[in-house]
Amino acid sequence: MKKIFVTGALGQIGSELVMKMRDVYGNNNVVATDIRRVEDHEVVQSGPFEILDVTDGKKMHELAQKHKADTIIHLAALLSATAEKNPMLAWNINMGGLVNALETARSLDCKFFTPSSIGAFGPSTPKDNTPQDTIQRPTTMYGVNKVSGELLCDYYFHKFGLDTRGVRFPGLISYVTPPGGGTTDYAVDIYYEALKSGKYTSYIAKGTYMDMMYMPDALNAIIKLMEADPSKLKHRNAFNITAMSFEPEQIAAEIRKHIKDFKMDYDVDPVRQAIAESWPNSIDSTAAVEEWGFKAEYDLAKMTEDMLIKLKEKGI
Ligand code: AKB
Repeated sequence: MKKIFVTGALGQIGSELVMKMRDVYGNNNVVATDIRRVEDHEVVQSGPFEILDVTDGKKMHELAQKHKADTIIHLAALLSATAEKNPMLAWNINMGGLVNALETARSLDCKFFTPSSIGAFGPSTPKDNTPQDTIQRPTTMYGVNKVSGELLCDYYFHKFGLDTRGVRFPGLISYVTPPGGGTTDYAVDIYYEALKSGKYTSYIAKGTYMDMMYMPDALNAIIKLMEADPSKLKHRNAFNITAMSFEPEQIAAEIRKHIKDFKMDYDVDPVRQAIAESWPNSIDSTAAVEEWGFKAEYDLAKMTEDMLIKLKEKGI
């Protein structure tokens, strides 16, 4: 990877991935793009930045060509809860954006990464220790987009020889850029509210387990997979990866180890709860471990400690 072109660069993953990749590959070798420009954002200030709406395939191609991209990291997408509210918009952005990014990669012969998600599973998927290769019949628009995306990326690999790679991310937790419109976002909001008000009302019900991961592990996973020897990859789109699985009471109990009086109650959102219930309790990441050495450093305890320290440093 010498010239990396990133879409959705100001989003939850992009804003940290771009900075990390600029550290590793050099500021000028990571071109950040997003639908909006935020002048004082470190991603905009520290290296090349372009405005790009991913549904505009011609502009994407022009920009990637102008910057001589050899790798495309396609992150721009709507998350699960937003997609459920506006399914057609989600189809247009998630699928339209992906096909434009794949076509750009194909015409410029780029390596390609895009994330899938635990959302690619559905109610008929085995719930515990969900295998890499299993039933994928999601019941959300986001899930339909993610399964279609996995298949499309596989198709580009088999049909055109495009070097496509991807992971199924669990809920991602970070202190830099808040996620927007996801089902797992409660596990980020809870830390902000614990510090701000000492209490949190969870929209996800007690006892609902979902996989999660701290952002540093997610960033390392992307870089490690993109650097992996292609001859070792039996799967490509997309690898199950996870760092932990918990339910709301467990994250609250972990926060109480640092904020003794932290209180949590529930006001369950039926839409996001139904999405969460259709996803696995925990997934099996053996294929990622065996094929490219995936490893997560943070468990719930280590992540909670770091999140609270970092958010306090930010003045939360
Ligand atoms: C969401 O909740 O929509 C995302 C995801 C698990 O893909 N965080």
